[in-house]
Amino acid sequence: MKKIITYGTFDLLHYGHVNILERAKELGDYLVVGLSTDEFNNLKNKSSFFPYEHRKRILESIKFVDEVIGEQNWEQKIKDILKHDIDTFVMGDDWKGKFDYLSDYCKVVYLPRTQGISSTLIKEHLASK
Ligand code: C2G
Repeated sequence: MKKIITYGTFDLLHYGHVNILERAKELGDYLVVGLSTDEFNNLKNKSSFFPYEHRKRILESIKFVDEVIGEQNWEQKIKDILKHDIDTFVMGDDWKGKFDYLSDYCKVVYLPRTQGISSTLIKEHLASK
């Protein structure tokens, strides 16, 4: 079984998130998502509208997602890859190059972001109403 992992906040889930989850799953048989905790979001200077438990529940309802684990820090990826026997690490290409060090442990794939949509855009649009 070919296992894939990706990470993110996945707040205000939108079709850009669904696109990357679908394409990540297409690279293997089992998709693990490392979901940023609320505390880690603070470290990323991101505040999510939905708390971790709600974002986790929504992700777990998506057919492309097989397992959701917490992402507490920047350093856990190698441990996660080894612990979950991951074949391929996937991120959107806004992160291109940032995680190449993981190629010592698994394949690293950056996929094109979906243009024109982001959680930030949604929040800004709603705030301007
Ligand atoms: N994404 C995308 N297209 C968009 C928006 C997001 O492909 N229009 C992708 C991002 O490239 C990322 C994933 O969806 O791979 C999750 O995006 P975010 O929730 O914004 O995650 P981020 O804040 O980038 O956190 O350790 C890695 C970090 O946790 C990534």
